[in-house]
Amino acid sequence: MKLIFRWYGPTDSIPLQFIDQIPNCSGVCTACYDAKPGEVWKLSTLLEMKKMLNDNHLDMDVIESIPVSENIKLGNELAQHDIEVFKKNLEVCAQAGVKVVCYNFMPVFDWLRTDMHHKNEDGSESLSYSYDDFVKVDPHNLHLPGWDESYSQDELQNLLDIYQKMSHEQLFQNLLHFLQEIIPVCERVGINMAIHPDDPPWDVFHLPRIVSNEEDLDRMFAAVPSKANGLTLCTGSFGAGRCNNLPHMAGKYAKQGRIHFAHLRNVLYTDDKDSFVEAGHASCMGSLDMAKIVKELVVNGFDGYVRPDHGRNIFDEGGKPGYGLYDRALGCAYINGLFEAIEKYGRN
Ligand SMILES: [Mn+2]
Repeated sequence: MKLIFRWYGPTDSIPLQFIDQIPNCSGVCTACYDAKPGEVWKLSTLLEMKKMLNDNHLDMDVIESIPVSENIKLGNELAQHDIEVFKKNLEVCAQAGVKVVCYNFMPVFDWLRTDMHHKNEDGSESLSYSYDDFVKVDPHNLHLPGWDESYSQDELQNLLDIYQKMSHEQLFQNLLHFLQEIIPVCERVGINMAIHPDDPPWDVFHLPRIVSNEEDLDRMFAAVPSKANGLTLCTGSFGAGRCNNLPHMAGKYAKQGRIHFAHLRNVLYTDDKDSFVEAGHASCMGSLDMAKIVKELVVNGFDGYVRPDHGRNIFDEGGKPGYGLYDRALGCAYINGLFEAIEKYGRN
């Protein structure tokens, strides 16, 4: 495995030198975060970032993410234009040496939590999702933590209204059309696509979601069999869905050569509904068996990129919720330990 770290570009508050100091961390995943969906990325911007990274002994092999515009997900009259832009962005990324592109196909919200500052008993803070808080949210007057600056109320309501008419099947067909268009480009330029699962893996506000479980993945891979059509195994996102068997999914899709990227984080189930807290990475902190997941990856030949995911806010660090340095660096150390132990002595 190749361990990497998410970096939000030159404005990220975490110095690249600190990321370089994380044991075994070979690079970052990043993106042109100031470009809007539907805009062509500048090669010069990517090359400048790559130079900054290389100067700190870090690679830029993975992009997280190239955004998929709502036009593409809706399949409206602007979809084809935006698909062509996406193809151009793949070409630009390939010219900068990128090997894996993470993306998602979630309408409107690509993650959802009810609290960005959930206080844990030890004084740390986590992102969390409470079923009881969620059902109190008024879908006609949405104020969601972390989302209030992304859309105006009118824009949001308008988008939600358009999607109310869309079935899961229609969204799936729009994903297939997108993949049938872009995968030949990926094969030509040597990029593997890695779709990120729905977070959390169920419908929210009647928005259809189609990358939530094994059945969804099997259908998508059967429809577009190219190995360039792959997965970001985000254990926290799939794991929030209690029907998902993560060790089984890790083994199955690693064996198929579909897992190009893995986000390895834990979640702690906090009631008998859907509520969860983003726990520390170790198995003892949450509800997932991280060692079993990593063992299934290793014994089934996984050789992709791995990163820790949302960390807790610990040691009074502050900063962007989920994306501080300290807990994610602890996550890296833990991931290194699991892989080393299993690769050397734990295959049987
Ligand atoms: Mn993830």
